[in-house]
Amino acid sequence: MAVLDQLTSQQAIDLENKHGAHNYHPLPVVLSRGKGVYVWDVEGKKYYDFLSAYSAVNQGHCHPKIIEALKEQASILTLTSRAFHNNVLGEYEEYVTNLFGYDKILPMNTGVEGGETAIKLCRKWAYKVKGIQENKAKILFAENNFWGRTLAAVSSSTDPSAFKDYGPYLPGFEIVKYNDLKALEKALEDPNVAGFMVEPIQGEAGVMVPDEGYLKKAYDLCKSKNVLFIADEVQTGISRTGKLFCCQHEDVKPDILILGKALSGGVFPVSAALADNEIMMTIKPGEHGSTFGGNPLGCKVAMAALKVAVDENLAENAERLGTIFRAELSAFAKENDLVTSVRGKGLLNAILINDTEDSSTAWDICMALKENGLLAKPTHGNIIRFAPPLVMTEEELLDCVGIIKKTLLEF
Ligand code: IF1
Repeated sequence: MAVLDQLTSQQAIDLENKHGAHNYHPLPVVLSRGKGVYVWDVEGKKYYDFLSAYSAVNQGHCHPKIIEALKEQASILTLTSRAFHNNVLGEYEEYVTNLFGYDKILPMNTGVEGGETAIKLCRKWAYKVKGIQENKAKILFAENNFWGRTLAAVSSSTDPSAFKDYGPYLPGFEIVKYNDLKALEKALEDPNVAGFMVEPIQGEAGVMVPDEGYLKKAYDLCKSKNVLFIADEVQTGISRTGKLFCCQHEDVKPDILILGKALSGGVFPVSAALADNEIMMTIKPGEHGSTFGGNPLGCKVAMAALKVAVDENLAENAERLGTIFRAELSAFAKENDLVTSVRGKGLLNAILINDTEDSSTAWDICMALKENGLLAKPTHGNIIRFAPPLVMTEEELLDCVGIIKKTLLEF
């Protein structure tokens, strides 16, 4: 048996392959430390992190204020369950609802539980308030959505790698084309539609930014039919796209707002569904919950993580650096056939590689980026997502742009 803190990268990878399920295909790098925008592998090589754990570590790795909150609360009280009150939950709930502008929060743990909560709220509201006949409520989802791995989430998925062989699927879900107001308008003609759940920018689909005005018009269409507009901001929330949450770019206040990932700065699984009383108060005691949701440790961590996002102006920084990043890479793409497009908002960006989805080019580029000290992950074979922690400086960003350009020129 190897001594745990002395494993080489290869030994660590071999152990995972031998004892862990093979449900992932990670880049072959074994990280053992992180600080701000940097991570280090077990051999001590330093990298810029351009994934941020899929936008969970927006505040940077091991932010001292978040870690301090974690450590302090960890030695006082970690979990009571919701069978009893705890002295942190109410303070957290007040802070979050004031910050995001909602009457109430329902605290959960993972992002997908936030989505499940939103759907349950929407169905309850459909029967208790809107007056849809029992078991008839429908929820619309955008094509190519991604909101997690539960059976409800894969039941609404249009990606075979997410749903195949997991049937039978949950009924009551319908798909509409993303960024297509006509398709949404048509689907909304059905009086049994209760909600429309959508990512303001589709992450897993490859950082698909909808047309300007889409979110606002989609929201208005939903309102005209008394349908709930549910925003999955698990990935786009907490300053990633240049606003506290992405719908703010179009002055949209979703009926239900789902948060996760960076709500805790990637320190601890904390998620939430936010809504006003008409919706939230339809769920009564005993009708939904979880053992860990609303635990005092998670609440303290999340409060610290949100305060960092606000106090360090992470949204403004994401907006400013994102504009520079896209300008630099768009200029590069003009001169270089390898990159066909650059898209994104704030510091949620992607480049499209001029090759087919089944090619290995994007993967090979990510391997070369790794050699050059920058970690990113391909998606759909020919897209590379670039989403560094939002605490990055302009100087660091330009250093990274240099690494990315230099690497692309090697191809
Ligand atoms: C995995 C991608 C990102 C999400 C949105 C809800 C959730 C997610 C918009 C669920 C989760 C993840 C989870 C991770 C990979 C990942 C991902 F590669 F699939 F596309 F981020 F872009 N809504 N996203 O993006 O949150 O329950 O995981 O906390 O392997 O599943 P969760």
